[in-house]
Amino acid sequence: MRLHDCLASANGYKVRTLFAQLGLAYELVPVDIFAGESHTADFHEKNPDGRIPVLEPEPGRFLAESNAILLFLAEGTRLLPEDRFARAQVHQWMFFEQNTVEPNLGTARYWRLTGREPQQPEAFRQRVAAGTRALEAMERHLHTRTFLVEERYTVADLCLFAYVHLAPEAGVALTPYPSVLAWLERVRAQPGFIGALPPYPANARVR
Ligand SMILES: N[C@@H](CCC(=O)N[C@@H](CS)C(=O)NCC(=O)O)C(=O)O
Repeated sequence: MRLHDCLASANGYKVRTLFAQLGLAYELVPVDIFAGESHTADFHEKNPDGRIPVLEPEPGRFLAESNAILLFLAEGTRLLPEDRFARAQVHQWMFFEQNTVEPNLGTARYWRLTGREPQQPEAFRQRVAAGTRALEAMERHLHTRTFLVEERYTVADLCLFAYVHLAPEAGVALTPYPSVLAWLERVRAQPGFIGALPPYPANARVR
């Protein structure tokens, strides 16, 4: 299997972590998204949306969207429940991540770390406010639970971990969310967990 990815991407990090946790080998195909490599005609054949990560499970077949890739790879493993309702709850949290966490905490972090925040202070403030509401929702849910679904580690926990653990880099402290902090530690303790994301490369910074 090949993974078209950029190492600084937390969406890619989800997939790389899952590969490690499932003990699956893969070939990394680096894509310099900051140099426009995901917006060539050739890359648009892989993902018409021009974004990474893109999984190539076999030559010439491509799957985009990090959470679709997670669900594809987790199929039939301990990380994705077979029970229909529990599986729907996994989907619930993964949709929540894409609707509420990634576009707010993820974008705010990207703007802040690459010098884009001063260009759009009001938009930044709105992203932080919406990201904070997402953390409040997670705190309410995790207050009485060990993991997001059915008290067991699933691919939903890995999915949410990616941008939530980076919230401080978006300027959002996690100290008001003790249940979220305790959950992050439980996720980090999972076998096969990989370490920190590399920083954004120099060419990601706005000039
Ligand atoms: N919803 C997508 C988002 C993917 C995404 O935003 N990828 C970013 C890197 S984290 C990217 O490729 N950006 C390049 C661009 O938009 O030109 C997913 O979960 O995979």
